[in-house]
Amino acid sequence: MTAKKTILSGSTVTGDLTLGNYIGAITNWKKLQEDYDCLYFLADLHALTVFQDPKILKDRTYSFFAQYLALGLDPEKNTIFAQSHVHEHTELSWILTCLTPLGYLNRMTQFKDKSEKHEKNVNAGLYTYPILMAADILLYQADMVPVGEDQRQHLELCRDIVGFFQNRYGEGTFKMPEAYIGKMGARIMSLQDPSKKMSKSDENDKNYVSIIDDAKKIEKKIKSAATDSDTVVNYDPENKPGLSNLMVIYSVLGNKTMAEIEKAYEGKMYGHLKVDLAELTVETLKPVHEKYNDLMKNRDHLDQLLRKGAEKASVRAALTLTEVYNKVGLIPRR
Ligand code: ATP
Ligand code: LTN
Repeated sequence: MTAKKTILSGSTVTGDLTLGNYIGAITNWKKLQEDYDCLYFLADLHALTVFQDPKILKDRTYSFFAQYLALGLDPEKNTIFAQSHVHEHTELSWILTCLTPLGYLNRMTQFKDKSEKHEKNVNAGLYTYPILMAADILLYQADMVPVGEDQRQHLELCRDIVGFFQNRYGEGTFKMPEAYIGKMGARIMSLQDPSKKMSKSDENDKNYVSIIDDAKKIEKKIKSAATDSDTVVNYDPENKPGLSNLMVIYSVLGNKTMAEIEKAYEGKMYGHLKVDLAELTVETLKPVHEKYNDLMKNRDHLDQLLRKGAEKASVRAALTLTEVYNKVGLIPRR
């Protein structure tokens, strides 16, 4: 029997998990949990790169965890944990920080975007964020990292960092990870401005559908999504980005091809598609809401599951970190 390949991914604990996260990330995670050894974590340390109200961060971490579970990630099949519960992440991050040239970080487009967005708090963590992300991945010897298109550049940097480490200390410590980017829905766009991605920390909540939005909100947001003034329902991301984005969501949630959607709306208006998509989204999220509400009633239970996840993750993280410390010349504490 060959060992299962290792998959690792995470989501920063900021804003509300959106349909973009669900479609671009969590649906893929769910599929992968059947055939791979999967680790999924709550990137709470990454969240600190922008200012967080401490109470909100705590509440949100539980809420994200409950949403992961309600969306179908199984804590028995996978290792699901909070990043801050496994101290090796920050320790490895420091070693990797000392290997990463500034020039490589300067190229990161997410840093450029985020430092414009948070211009009053452009801290060093926002800049070194991709190095912590590389540590997350390399600690667990991940083979594949499922992420949306927006994270491809960070994955490339992680691969570069493996190279820097190998050049200095030799091979065999880290596995070279690959990005795994799902075909459909790799980039769900904002509902009001389809030129930018749907982002969970967007200040305008009309731009996204949150996983825990109630039915009324979902309907309102989808029906008021920005589309062009044409009427024919056809997939044309270049000329009809708003409509095409809705069609991608429809296609993933309804498990339909673009051709099937186009056929179903022949002779109908955009409005018809919006009404149906709103209903489909509400229906898809209904069982998720029920499970979520149940889980959120019992924090002790969530704490227990988080502890189990962290225990499983720590054993693996410690193995890698011990090897790294040894390779770079740090003496073990005896
Ligand atoms: P933020 O707004 O805080 O930057 P985000 O919405 O971009 O957050 P992340 O925590 O950065 O979300 O990402 C979690 C996962 O969801 C990543 O794998 C990311 O690639 C994926 N993802 C995020 N937004 C989208 C989107 N609009 N379409 C597809 N996938 C997405
Ligand atoms: N930066 C990621 C979240 C993240 C992540 C990771 C994803 C942090 N560490 C490791 C995959 C692997 C994001 O999606 N914004």
